[in-house]
Order: sequence, then structure tokens, then C-alpha cells
Amino acid sequence: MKTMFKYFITLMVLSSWLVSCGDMNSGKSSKQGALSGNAAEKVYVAPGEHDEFYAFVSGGFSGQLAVYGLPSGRLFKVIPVFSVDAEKAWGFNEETKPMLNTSHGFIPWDDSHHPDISQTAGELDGRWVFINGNNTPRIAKIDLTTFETTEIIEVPNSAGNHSSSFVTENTEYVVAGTRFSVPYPQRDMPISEYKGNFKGALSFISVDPEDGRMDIKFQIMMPGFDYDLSHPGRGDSHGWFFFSTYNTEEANSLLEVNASQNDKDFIAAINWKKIEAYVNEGGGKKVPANYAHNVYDDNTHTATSTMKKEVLVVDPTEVPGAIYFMPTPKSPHGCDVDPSGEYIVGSGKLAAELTVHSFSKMLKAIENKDFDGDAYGIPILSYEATLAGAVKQPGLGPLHTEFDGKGNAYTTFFISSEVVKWKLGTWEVIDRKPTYYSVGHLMIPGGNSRKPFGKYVLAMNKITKDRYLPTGPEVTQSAQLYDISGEKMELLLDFPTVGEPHYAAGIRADIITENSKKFFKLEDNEHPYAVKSEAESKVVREGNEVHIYLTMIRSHFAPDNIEGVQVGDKVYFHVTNLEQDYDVPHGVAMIGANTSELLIMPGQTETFTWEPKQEGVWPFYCTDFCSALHQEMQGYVRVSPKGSNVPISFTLDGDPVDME
Ligand code: K7E
Ligand code: CUA
Repeated sequence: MKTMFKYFITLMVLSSWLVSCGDMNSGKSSKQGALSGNAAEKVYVAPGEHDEFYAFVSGGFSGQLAVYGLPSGRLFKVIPVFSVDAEKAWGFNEETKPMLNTSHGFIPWDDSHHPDISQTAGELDGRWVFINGNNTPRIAKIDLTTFETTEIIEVPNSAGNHSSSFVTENTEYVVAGTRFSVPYPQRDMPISEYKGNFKGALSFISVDPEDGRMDIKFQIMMPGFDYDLSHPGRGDSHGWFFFSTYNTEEANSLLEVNASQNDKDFIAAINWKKIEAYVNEGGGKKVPANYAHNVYDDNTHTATSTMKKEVLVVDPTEVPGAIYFMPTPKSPHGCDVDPSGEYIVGSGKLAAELTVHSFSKMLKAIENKDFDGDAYGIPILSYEATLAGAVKQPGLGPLHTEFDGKGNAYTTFFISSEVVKWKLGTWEVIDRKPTYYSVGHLMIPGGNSRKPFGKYVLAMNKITKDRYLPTGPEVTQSAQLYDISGEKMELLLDFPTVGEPHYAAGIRADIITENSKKFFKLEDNEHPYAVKSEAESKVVREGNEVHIYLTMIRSHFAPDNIEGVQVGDKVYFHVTNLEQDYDVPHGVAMIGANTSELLIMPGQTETFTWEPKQEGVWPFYCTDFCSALHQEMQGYVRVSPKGSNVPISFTLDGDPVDME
């Protein structure tokens, strides 16, 4: 075993040498022959034409979710999720600050990895996309009518929320598993006592079928392993959920060596329907917890944050027959389920072959009690009993697998930098294509459902090196698009990404476009500081707070000139965009405001604050080039010394209005 480990370390070193070798040759050799035939034509989307697919690509350490078109690779939007975004005032304006509230306070950053689109009957329905925040465990929901984050729920008892956020085939649940096990309950204790005392929480978050509202239905308190990735069963295996684990050694230091001791770790198979029934009959224990639930309302254009105080916890030993472990070689990372739901692929990061489990064999093994001991009372199924087959010598360092719906699987190999196509059932390798370089996840639009679209695969790479013009020490991350409609894969396109893309979710565009919102209706605007016409615009002093009810329409603000503000005041700009047309946002920025500009969509109201420090007459202006007279869209605020007797007044439609 030790020798095996050394062998793989050698391979890893070798692979980094290969990468730097490509670098030395300026990548010329690596690029030769990569493209053939009419690749350019296949990704060419003529001016004015639309892409066939949306790709929602996670931003990793950027904390955001980027929207691209495929096959063009054009970037359409970066949706702010877990990180503040000055471009959209996310986390800067008063309305969205509550979205980033957690039990640790306002946390304006996270590490987002795995987007997954909602499903109905195992097919993508295009209503929402979910994504996990790893660092301060959270799950976000993005509404695909507005492409805005509308809900974030914190996950208690979790740490490194990585085996997340994957949805069951009717979006009954979005599931979040902990990567790091932690003391349960959290307490001050010696780290050396990890084993047996730390636990791994797997959270089943229900999603309301009507409004999508999330709620932690239950958490399963599993043994103190690392829960790395997960996927739901589908078809016959709907009702089960599978999680890859590593560190079943329960080591707490130098995991690189100490968590690679066991020849096999596990894929945990969880019969969530059984646990759901147990919980519905009053099973489980309500325990104190502290976590934020943040909801954004499209009518008030405002988020609220509620702190929740308890969570329902299930001890696996109390629900016999609901959880089993399937031994899986060498610290598996990816845990992927094919469209039929029969095959569960475990990608042992250090394994020489790719292990595939069979769901039907698993059921038989459970029936026959074909066990190989237990771990903390959870039966371990015998390895041979669940094994469907193995892909022999497929590549080095397998990470993730997706499916084309035509009986083929595609697996990424990090160390040997390639995507390998192989056949389900015969396990034979059909094709392999290099990636540039060191690929992590890959994505086939719909590849996570019963009906993949099976036309393209997108590989998301960890190392870029020489693929683009250099930009100093930091180079862009990269995605690569392959045509998979034929027997052999064909590399079509490289394109840069935002942050580090881990996973992505893709969907046929028309499923989303038919419901896409064009603007917010002014009549539905329930923001408490909204004004629905210029005539209602006003400026109100309340002690040392000044509230400006500002409207915007092409090409002026109402009011524009405002007097009576004093040094030391806290000025609230409540800004409503009165436009009722597609694609006419206005922006607003105030000199010296240390929040952010606002970018306000038609029918929407947003608020920023400004605390003037200096007397004078200070301008504000529109930041979005909205019309030929955009540069005329401006105003002034006169700031007088503290205690001055200049009354609050403003100009509306060119006429002065006195408020006092
Ligand atoms: Cu493999 Cu976070 Cu899914 Cu990245 S993870 S690669
Ligand atoms: Cu409004 Cu520019």
C-alpha cells in the first residue's frame, strides 16, 4: 500500500513536470493537432443569434456564479451570490445586506463550487439553480426568471459545505454534506480526540414546490469522515442519495498521508425516503442551533434575515436499514450517478481503476445481508457484492464523471490532464482527449438528470499556463468545450472563466428564456420607500437622518437639486427606477459615498447611504449610459455646517419645493 502511494506521488510529480514542459515550449506542441475540421464554425454564433445552451459556471473562490452561452463561450452575467459585488451593489445596498448575514455576522465572501438546476420528474425544469458556499456553510437559490439570488440558508453543524448542493429528481430536497467533520455539538475540546467525537452532518433541505422556500428538514449525524461529493439516485434509485467519503481513518493531522492508509473508503448510500418517513412520524431529535435564513422578496425588492434556533437531527443507528457503506478504493472524490440510476461511479483519486457500483446489486446485497462488518453501527456491504465493474487503466487521478444519455460516461483525470469517454456496462474506453491543463469537473448540459442533452461537454481546468496572453503572475482560469455528438470527442473552444470554476450546470436555453422577466412592474413594487411617480418624490428630515425619495427616468432625477443637508447627517437615497421597459436600468452614484453605486432595474427600488463629511455642493449622477442625454442625468446636494438653518428644500421639475 505504501508503495502504491509512492507510485502515485511520483505520477503527480511527473504530471506537473509534463505541464511545465508544455510551458517551456510555449505550448506550441500541445496546441498542434488539437483542432480539426470545422471547429470554428461549430462554436460560431452569428451576430444577433442566440446560443443554444446556458451554462452556469461556479466561480469557486470568487463566490459568484457566471452565466455563459454555449457553444460560443460568451459571458452574459456574473450573478452575485456569496460575495459582495460593487457592480450590482450586492451586499452594499440596504436591501441586499441581509442576504449575507450568518451566525458569524455579515460574511461578504464565500467559496462556491457546485451549481445544480431544479428538476421535475428527473428532467431540468429551469426554475432555480442552487449553489453551495463552502467556507461558511450556506446554500443559495437563484431564481432563473430574474437571474438573482433570492434565498440563502446557512447550514449548522457543517464545515466545508462541499458535498453540496445537489437536488433530488423532483427537487424535493437540495442536499448539503459536510467536508470537515467537527465536534458535535460544537465545543472546546482537544483536536487529538477527533476520532469518535467529531461528526459529519448531511443536511436534507426541503424545497417548497410552489415558491421554492428552503427549510432544513433533517440532518443525519454521520461518523466523523470527510464527505466529499454526492449525487441523488434517479429512476429506480430515486429515494436514495450517495456520498463519497475519505479519511475514514478519522485522522486529524497530515491527512495527505494519514487519510490514505485505508485501501478503501466508502460511498455512503442513504435511503432518504426511509429517513423522511421516520422524521414524519416524529423521529429524530430537535437540537439547539443558530443559523441564518435569508430571503429576498421581488415585490419589496428587499431581503430579510431570520435567525433559526433549532434543527432536527437523526442518529443513523436509530433508523436501521436506511444507511449502508459501499467500500470504494482510494479516497474517492466524485460520486456520480448515471441517467438510469443504476450505476454509481466512485472516482478514487489515487486508484488505478475507476470503480462502478450497481444499485440493483446493492439492493440484493442488502437483502442477503452481504456485510463486511460495520462502522459505528452502519453496515459495510461487501466490496464484490455491489461492484458493477471497473474501467481498467483509464487515466491518472480520476475526479468527476458525467453522462451523455446514450450509454456513455465521460470522466476527468486531473493528473493525466484528459477527458476519457467510456461505455457503461462494458467499461471499455472509447476515446480520450487532452485538456489544457489538469481538469477538475466537467459538465454536459443536463448531465445530472435523467435526460442529458448530450451534445457538448465542458471541461473546467485548474491550470492555464500558456493558453492565453499572459497577465502577470495571475492568469485566468479556463474552460474547454468539446463536441461529443460523434464517436470521438472534438475540442472546439477555450474560453476564460471568472474565478475558479469547479462545477457547472447547463440547460437548453429555451427552457429558461420563455419565463425570463423583462422588468419589474411598478404597480407591484411594495418597497416601503418606493415612490411611483415624480410628483411623489420628496426629501424628509427625521432627526439627523435625511431620506431622499428619488426617482429616475430618461434622462433626469427627481428631485435633482437638494438643500438643507448638514455635515454629520446620515442621508438615505431611496431610488426608484420609473421606467417600464426592457433593458433600461439607471445607475446612481454620490461623491464620497463609501457604499457603492446602485444599478436599478425598471420598477425597482434600492437604497444606499451617504454620510457627508465636508460642507459644499456635491454632485450625484447616473452611472449607466441610458440615453443620448445620459450625461445630463445629474443632481447636486448642498451640505451646510452642522446646526445650520438652511431648510430642507429641493427642485422638482425645475421648480423649488420647500419641505419646511
Ligand atoms: Cu472536484 Cu469542489 Cu467538486 Cu473542484 S470539487 S474540481
Ligand atoms: Cu440614467 Cu444614465
